[in-house]
Amino acid sequence: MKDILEQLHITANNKGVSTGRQWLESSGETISSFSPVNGKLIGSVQACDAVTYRQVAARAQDAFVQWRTVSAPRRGEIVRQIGGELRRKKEPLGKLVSYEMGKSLQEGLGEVQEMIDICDFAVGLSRQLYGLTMQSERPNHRMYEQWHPLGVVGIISAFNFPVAVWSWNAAIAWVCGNVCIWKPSEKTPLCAIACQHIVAEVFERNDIPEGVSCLINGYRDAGEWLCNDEHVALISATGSTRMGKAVAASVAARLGKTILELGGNNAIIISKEADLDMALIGCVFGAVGTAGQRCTTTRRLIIHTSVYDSFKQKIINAYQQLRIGNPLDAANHVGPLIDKGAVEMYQQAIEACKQQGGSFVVEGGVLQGEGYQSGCYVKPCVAEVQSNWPIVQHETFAPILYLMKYDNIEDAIAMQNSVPQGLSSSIFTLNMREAELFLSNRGSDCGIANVNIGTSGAEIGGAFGGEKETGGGRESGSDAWKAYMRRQTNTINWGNDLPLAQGIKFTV
Ligand code: UN1
Repeated sequence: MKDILEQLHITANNKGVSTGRQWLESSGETISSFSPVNGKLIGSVQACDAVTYRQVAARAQDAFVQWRTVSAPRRGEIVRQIGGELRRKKEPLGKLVSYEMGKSLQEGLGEVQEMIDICDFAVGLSRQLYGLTMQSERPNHRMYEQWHPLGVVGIISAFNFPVAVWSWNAAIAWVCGNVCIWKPSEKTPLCAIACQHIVAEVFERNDIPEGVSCLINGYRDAGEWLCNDEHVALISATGSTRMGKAVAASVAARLGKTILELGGNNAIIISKEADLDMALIGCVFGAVGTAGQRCTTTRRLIIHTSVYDSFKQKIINAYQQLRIGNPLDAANHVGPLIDKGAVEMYQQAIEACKQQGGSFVVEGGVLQGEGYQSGCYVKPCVAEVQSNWPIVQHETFAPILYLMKYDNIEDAIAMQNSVPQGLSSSIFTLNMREAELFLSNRGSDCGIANVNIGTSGAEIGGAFGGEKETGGGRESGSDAWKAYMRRQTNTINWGNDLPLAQGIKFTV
């Protein structure tokens, strides 16, 4: 790991606050980053304090005044170079993600691939920030709309996607002409520092002033400074519903904008007409990938009665094949949870499930011994439950999969929709009527609804996010960029007189 950390400019003690090439002195607490892979200290980071936050925010505001005058295609060109740099650093950055966060190396590399993909997307977008033109009701008038940048965008990201989710926001925000202040999770500060080094070098090479990409490592208070700062036009926050509600309340109190990407409680419906072999891969990857710590992790399977027993058996068999261990070893399917706190929540959820009547067909448990010294490795488990139990309605960020039965498709859809969250959902079926019903306005109520694909692993080209307690925001592809800009309607009179709208007559 030592050479990888060196390549990414990570040292034993790191400053945690930056406006680009400059790293600021700060007197916040020291954040120690321990790897869940082996429990070892990777490095420590100086957190931001309130005074340093204000310096960063002032620098960002100044940078915006210049950055907005750079043409959008030129901003896109700079993001293209960032994508190039990420291609070159894919291997070490992917390894650091895997080592600091604990996801498999494949998934760590996949995360960096998402960063590269969003850069490519943003480059194209930089020439396509289109507004509409409208027909005016008045003669000799022209009406159209333009999209202008918002200003400072605050990005609060979670530990589970320590680099990709920031890049979805930052790459789009930058081509739109905004500057960004990033508050990463205190559980993965080193990934953020590595990213900041990569982008800052590109900005410097292009003579772009400090402040376009800012980083404030820190705890909850750092997020609060961002949320309460009236100069931060938009907060894009990823994390728990509890965190999202706090962010929403403080940003709404000053009428700022938010994009919230919060909890999921994602289900797959397994129809009697599903290709069960294909469904199996989708379900198991969705449930145990990233050790169940994706927002899009499959948490519930809603299985038709007629295939319930056979599919349950397939799941049990597949779980017996799972290899749990060091995520940097490609032979392992499942790595550790992020920390011991997460392990505790996993254990509590299993306990609660049992108390509420759940019976485990694949037992959970914390692994001990050789290779598991960090105390963060747990067994993915599977329980038979009822949909309305509190534990089933709740998102536990761990590999616990709930099985339920249904008899008719309407009931299955109702069950899928009966949780407070609304992020991702899927149906496995070869029956076209069922698939279309699931996607219709009577179907899934989620932001993402898939057919014959699992709930996780969304591509960057689509708008990513969900409804209800998931927060309602959309990030990444499609026209999600519009949330990072302000729309201005312009009406231009090129005639010789001043007709008023709605035919109003007014003379003086
Ligand atoms: C998240 O878990 O916060 O769909 C994001 C997926 C990934 C993104 C997940 N592309 O699983």
